[in-house]
Amino acid sequence: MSFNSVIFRHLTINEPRFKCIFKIQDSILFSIRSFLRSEGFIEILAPIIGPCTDPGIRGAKLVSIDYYGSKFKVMSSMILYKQMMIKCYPKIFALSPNVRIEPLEAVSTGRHLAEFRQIDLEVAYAKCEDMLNLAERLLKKVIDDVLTNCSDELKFLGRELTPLKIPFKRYTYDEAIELLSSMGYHVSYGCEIPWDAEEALSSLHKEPFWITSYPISARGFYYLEDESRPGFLRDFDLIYPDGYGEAISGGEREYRYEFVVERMRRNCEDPSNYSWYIEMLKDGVPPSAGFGIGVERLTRYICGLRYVWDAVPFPKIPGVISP
Ligand code: ASN
Repeated sequence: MSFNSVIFRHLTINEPRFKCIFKIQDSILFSIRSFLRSEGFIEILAPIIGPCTDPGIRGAKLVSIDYYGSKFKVMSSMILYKQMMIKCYPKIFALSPNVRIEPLEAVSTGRHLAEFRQIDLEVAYAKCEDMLNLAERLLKKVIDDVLTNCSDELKFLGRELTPLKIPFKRYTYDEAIELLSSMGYHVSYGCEIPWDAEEALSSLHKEPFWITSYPISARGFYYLEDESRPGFLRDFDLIYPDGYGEAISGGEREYRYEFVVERMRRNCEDPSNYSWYIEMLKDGVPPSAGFGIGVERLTRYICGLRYVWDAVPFPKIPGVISP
């Protein structure tokens, strides 16, 4: 795998293919913003640093900085802050920058960046069903708009993109594990689906598909446990087809103070590291649901790129020094 396009980005950024990719990315961002505004969302400013951030980031490490003598984290995702903001306004979104120090092997997937952006959104009193439906309509609109506005760029990139057919197929985690096992991938039950298995599952499909209801042991403390199915969460991932892998993750939120503290303890998290969050939950937050959609991965999928680092002007990939 050659990283020259990343290391020498300052010398290669004028290649015509980058012009096409970033024109398409602009269309994607424009469509997302106009779609969400038409659905009653307002755009807010995302945090970049804070006393705590999302610990549920699947094996990646957080970055800490010295903030006037206190230890602050660089946002790995703004999930905790989304829960704060819906106390103020019921439908919010942000273009949120995230840093996750992924293991070096992550580079081999072609879809991991150490610095990336999500469109992160949250809706007060929403349920998983509402979020699945919103995400399907959002993605459909984004792709329809790219097909209308960027047909020359898609042609230059050799990407044959077709309008999405919604609703997408849905699997539960259990069904996905069973399917994988029939394909010869044995996932240890209760864990995240490993990258290679996820890619194989993705390659089996021609349209995006959902995986819902992950076991509680696989995910962060902020997802709501399913009352009708103890041990499982009210959460979901969307997977792109054709081997592109994970697109979205989200779910309903645990918002009850005692339950969050208990879940933190079970995940060996010290509640005192989350003091503002805990204080906020004690004060009361509305139940909510939301998700995050990775902007570079969406661009990669729409443009049909082999590597996610060609879907961002200034890529940071695990272990590679670049501008
Ligand atoms: N953005 C995700 C969510 O809303 C959280 C994440 O990125 N880990 O649930």
